Amino acid sequence: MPAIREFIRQVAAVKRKDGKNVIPIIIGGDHSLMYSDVAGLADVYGKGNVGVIHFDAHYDATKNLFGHMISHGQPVYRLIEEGHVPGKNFIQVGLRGYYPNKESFEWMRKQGFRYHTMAEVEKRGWKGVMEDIIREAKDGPEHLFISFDIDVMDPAYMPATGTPEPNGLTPRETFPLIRRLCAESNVVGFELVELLPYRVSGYETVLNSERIVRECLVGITLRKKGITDKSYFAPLTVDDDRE
Ligand SMILES: [Mn+2]
Repeated sequence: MPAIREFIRQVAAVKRKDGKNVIPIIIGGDHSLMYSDVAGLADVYGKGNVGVIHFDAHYDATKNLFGHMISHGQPVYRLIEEGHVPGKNFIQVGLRGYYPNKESFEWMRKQGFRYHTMAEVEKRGWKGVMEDIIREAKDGPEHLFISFDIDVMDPAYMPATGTPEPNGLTPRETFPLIRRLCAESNVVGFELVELLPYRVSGYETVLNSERIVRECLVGITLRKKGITDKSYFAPLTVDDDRE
C-alpha cells in the first residue's frame, strides 16, 4: 500500500509540456488500490482537494472486515476516516443488491455522500441521473478522481469479476458518461479495478474494460482540444447534417 501510494505521488507530480500534471491511469487489481491511488493524489493536490466519483455495485466503506483494516471492501472508509476526501466530495454511482444495507446508507448520509443507486435509475431513468452526476462532479473540488469498479456494469457485460451483482449499468449508459466526465471535468486520475480474467473464460469483460479506459482517454483528449460540447460527435459518424 505505501509503495503504490508513493508511486502514484511521483507520477502525478510530473509536469507535462502544457504545465499540467500527468494523469495516472491505474488498471487493477482489486479495489483496495483505491486507498493508495487517492491518498497518493491527495499528497500531490492536498487533503480535501480531490473529489471522487466512485462507480460500484457496492459502497466499499466497511469499517472492519474480519479484523483487517484494508481490503477491497474498505478503501472508502479509510479515505474518509483519514480525511483525504471529505464525504461531501464523494459521489457513488450504481449501488444495488444486499449491500450497502440500511446502516451503511445512514452512515453515508451522515458523511454527506451523494449517491445514485440503481433503484434511483429505475425510478427516474438514466438520462436524468446521468445529468445529475455530471453536474455534481463539477460542484466540488477542482480535481476529480474516477474510481471504476467493473462490477458497476451488469454481469452480462462484465462477468469476470469477484463480486458480480445483477441489474447493473449497460455499455450504452456507461461509456458516454465516462467520456463526458473526462471531457467536462478536471480529471487528475482514473482507476479500473476488480477485473478477474480467470473467473469466467471469455472475452467480453476485458473487451468492455479496455473500452472504459479508452472512453476516458477520448474524453481527456476532447478536453485538451477544447471540445467540451456534450453533444459532440465526430461529424462523419452521424447523419444529422448531411446535405
Ligand atoms: Mn469495489
